[in-house]
Amino acid sequence: MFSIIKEELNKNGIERIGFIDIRDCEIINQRILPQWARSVVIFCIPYRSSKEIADDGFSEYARIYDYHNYSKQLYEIVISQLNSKTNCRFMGFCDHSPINEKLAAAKCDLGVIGKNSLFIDKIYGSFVFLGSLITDIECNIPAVEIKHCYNCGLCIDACPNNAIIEFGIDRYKCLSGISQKKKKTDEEKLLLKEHNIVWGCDICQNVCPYNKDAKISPIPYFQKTRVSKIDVEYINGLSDEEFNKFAFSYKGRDIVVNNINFE
Ligand code: B12
Ligand code: SF4
Ligand code: SF4
Repeated sequence: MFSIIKEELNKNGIERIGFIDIRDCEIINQRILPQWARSVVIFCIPYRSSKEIADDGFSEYARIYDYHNYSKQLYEIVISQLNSKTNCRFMGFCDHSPINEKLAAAKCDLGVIGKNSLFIDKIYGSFVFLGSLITDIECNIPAVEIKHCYNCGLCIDACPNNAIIEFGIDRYKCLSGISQKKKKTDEEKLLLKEHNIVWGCDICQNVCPYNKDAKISPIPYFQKTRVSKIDVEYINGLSDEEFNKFAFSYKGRDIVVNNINFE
């Protein structure tokens, strides 16, 4: 059964796939976990489409079309195919998953957990989103012990606001989180300006040795939509429909423009 699921995901450019018993997963939102859940298909969605490190303050995930729309389209295609080929149940998630997807991916031996709290895939590095398909299929693949990164400390040294802490990150100090806040203190604005951050932050990923030789994304949705230079003129020139295709659109246009303007 796992091979049929893999095949359907492969057809859509998804190659890094694991299978894990629900009992081996950390449940972070019981409310949305279907009662019939027995296992999870966890997979990486590589999104870095260029090795160029842009200097306009937009992180890599912000310069491509929103991955939430990508995963919605992916699940529509894959789940309808699986429904026609199997009698099993499937429910797709990306971001608002009932399980901790990073830990699940590491327990499937797809990669390691980095000191910067991100999951690092063996092939694509940390520039991957994680998606999960909850199923009612019995899983007989044993979970592996979670492995950690080299612990070289480069991300800790590079993080501009000391947001990387013992077990994960301090989300209130992380500049990615701060860049997405509507109301910022003067100190926060200064931090973003000093470190040239407009939307999202890739500093701890750009210094990570795992990302040096990582493969770039083969997925056309990300390759074709990557914008290499974003500025105020670009943002203001987007129609509402176009603007809403980017992940930075969820709090409106003003916050993005203001973030550029205090640069
Ligand atoms: C809220 C959120 C944020 C917040 C807070 C992040 C945080 N870590 O708390 C902010 C806005 C700061 C943020 C930033 C980013 N995010 Co974000 N974010 C999320 C979201 C929606 C929820 C995370 C959350 O609250 N988790 C709960 C906390 C408690 O757990 P955690 O930190 O995720 O997990 C760690 C602990 O549980 C700990 N742990 C607990 N028990 C154990 C046991 C063992 C043995 C071990 C080893 C560890 C361990 O290790 C876990 C893994 O590090 C997730 C999607 C999701 N559902 O996971 C995406 C997600 C984590 N984000 C993602 C991305 C891409 C980013 C950014 C790179 C975007 C950017 N360029 O700016 C940055 C990276 C910042 C960083 N260094 O982590 C991806 C990461 C993919 C990956 N490769 O890991 C996710 C998974 C989204 C997705 N669907 O792919 N994010
Ligand atoms: S930079 Fe070093 S410590 Fe940080 S996640 Fe990468 S390997 Fe781990
Ligand atoms: S995303 Fe930026 S601010 Fe957040 S932990 Fe990484 S380097 Fe620090």
